[in-house]
Amino acid sequence: MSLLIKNGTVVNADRSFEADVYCESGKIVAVEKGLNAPHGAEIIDARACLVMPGGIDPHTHMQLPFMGTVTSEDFFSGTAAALAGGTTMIIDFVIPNPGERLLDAYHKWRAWAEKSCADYSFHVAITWWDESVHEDMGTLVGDWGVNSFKHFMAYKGAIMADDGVLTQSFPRALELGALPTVHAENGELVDYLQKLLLKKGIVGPEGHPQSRPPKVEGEAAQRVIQIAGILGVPIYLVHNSAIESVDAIAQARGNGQRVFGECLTQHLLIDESVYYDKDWNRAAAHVMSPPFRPSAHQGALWEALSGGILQTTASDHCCFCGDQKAMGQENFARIPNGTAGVEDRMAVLWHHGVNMGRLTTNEFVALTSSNAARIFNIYPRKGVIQKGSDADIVVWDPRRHRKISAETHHQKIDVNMFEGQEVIGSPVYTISHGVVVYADGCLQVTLGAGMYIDRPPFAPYMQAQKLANNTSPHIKVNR
Ligand code: URQ
Ligand code: ZN
Ligand code: ZN
Repeated sequence: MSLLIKNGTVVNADRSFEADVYCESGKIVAVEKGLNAPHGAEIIDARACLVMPGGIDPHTHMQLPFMGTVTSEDFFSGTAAALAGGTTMIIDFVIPNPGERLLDAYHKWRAWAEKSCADYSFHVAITWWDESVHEDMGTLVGDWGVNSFKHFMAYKGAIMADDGVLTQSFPRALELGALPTVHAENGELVDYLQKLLLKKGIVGPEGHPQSRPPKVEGEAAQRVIQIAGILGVPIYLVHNSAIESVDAIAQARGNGQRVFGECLTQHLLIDESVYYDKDWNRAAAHVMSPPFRPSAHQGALWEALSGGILQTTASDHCCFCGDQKAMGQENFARIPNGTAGVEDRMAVLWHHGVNMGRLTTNEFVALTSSNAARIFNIYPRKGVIQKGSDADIVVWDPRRHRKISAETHHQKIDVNMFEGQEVIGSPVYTISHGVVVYADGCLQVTLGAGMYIDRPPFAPYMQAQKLANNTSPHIKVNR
């Protein structure tokens, strides 16, 4: 199977240049001007288009059992929607129940994800602690290609990791060469404020942002950054939505601490007024954590993206339809938390970022693909158009107009967070492992064609192990 993309402008995170891109057997084999297609090769004319690395969405939840229900999007429909939007890889989450062996949960999720039609990988959540968790973290890094572990500081009574768990897990991740990731909200405060609001008779969706004000996020961000700093562990904070957490990250990075931050496209564009919509269903559709904020926070998020304080954009794609949201009709704390965005992440960021002069095209590639590849240690296999990389490519027409709507999207959810928005700039072709899987509005995907992507542990640990064992750097931890 070979494919030649001709006449386009290649846009990588570091530079843009005119070149044809030739792909064979799933890999990019040449990036040069004036390439000729061998007999039988498929040819795409990318004149006036940009040829960019396929997007990597580092935060999705397909088929997630959560808050008494399961997300409506499964790994097939969700990765298909991702491909329609130019995203060729997702990093999803294995979330074990407290008390459940990490390895058991991991294999359960691997089985669910087999039907993916785009590439995928998993962060594994640490929702409890004992010796088996310590041991399974080692097995996951050593044998199963996991290099990041997620910690929810919120969701008390369910999957919350308290400071004790963080303090056990972070050094373990460090010794394994893995990166701890964190949902930073103070779960104790959320629980207290939820109960207080309910007691006062506030049961509607407006109770959601009121129980999770920006300082609840800021406090947790500051605390976890301090904990990681004391332990000497790098960390990655997911879905930063507030000035308070951005400031905490900026300050830590300014002090030389290795802290990475992610931002959701939804938080860049939607403000908290959605929770005061008179239509309960519309308000409830926006219930996600952290919640949407007063609009001043959006400016800070854009600046943090262009200024390098936040490095990645994600969707936190976590779909619940109206009938699922209705579980919280009498009590906002029971509305399943989550919103969709995997399909529109790139187009929305392009339109409001590049078209509005907030981001350069190269920054766009960094924020949608290359930085995630680097931070999660799969670069340059992913995240760049160059010889030897996986042929995961999006051919982007910067002039293409599109109206976003739940009526036309591929996501398996009855609402769209960006409903009615007219965006300029969209994918015309998405290519996964050298195969055209989306062309001119049509998906051509195959159940199970997506590959599980191993993410190796980080180099300093590997080198240290190699020196210590003087053998091949397979993970074996001496305790
Ligand atoms: O907190 C999350 O990331 C997931 C589990 C739920 N969705 C959400 O509201 N962000
Ligand atoms: Zn979260
Ligand atoms: Zn999430």
